[in-house]
Amino acid sequence: RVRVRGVSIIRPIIYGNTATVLTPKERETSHPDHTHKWTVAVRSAASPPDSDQVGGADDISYFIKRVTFKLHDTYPNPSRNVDKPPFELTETGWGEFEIQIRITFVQESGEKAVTVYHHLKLHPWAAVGEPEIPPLDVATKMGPVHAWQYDEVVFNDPYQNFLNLLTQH
Ligand code: SLL
Repeated sequence: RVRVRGVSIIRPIIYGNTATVLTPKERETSHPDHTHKWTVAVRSAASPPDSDQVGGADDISYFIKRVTFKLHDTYPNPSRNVDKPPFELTETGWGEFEIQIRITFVQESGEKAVTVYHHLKLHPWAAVGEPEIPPLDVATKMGPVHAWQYDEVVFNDPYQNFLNLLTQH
C-alpha cells in the first residue's frame, strides 16, 4: 500500500433535495399529515439533472460505497443506507429539518467517511411581503423546489491502486 505523495484528486459532487407538493391523488395513499414528497441525493456534479447515475460518466459508485441519510427522529428507521447508485432517498413528510449525509468511500481508498449536512427544503422562497410558507395551492403552482449544494471531494496522497481506480474514470 503505497501513497502517491503530492497528488490531489478532486471529484465534484452535489448534494441536496427536490420537493413537490403531494397531489390530491398522492395524498389519498400517504400519511394523512404529509403534504410533500421529496428526494434527497448525492450526485456527481457532472451529471445531467435527469441522469439515473448508473454506469455512465457521471456514476460516482467507483469511489463511493455507501451514503447514509440520517432523517429526523419522527421517521421510522431514520438512518437509511443506500449502497448503490443512484444515491438517493425519496420520502413524504410535512416539515423541513436537517439531514445528516454520511458518505463512505470504497475500501481501496483507505479514506474515512465524511459527513455533510443539508437542510431539507420543502417550501419555495417567498417574495417580500408574502407569507414565509405559502399556502399549498400557491406552492403547487410554483412548481418543484430545488435546493442543491456544490462540493468537492478531495483525495490527498491517494494510495497507488486507488489513484489508478480514480483516473480510470
Ligand atoms: C421540527 N422541523 O424541528 C421540525 C421537524 C419533522 C418532519 C420536522 C414526517 C414525520 C412522519 C415529517 O415530515 N417530519 O410523520 O413520519 O420540529
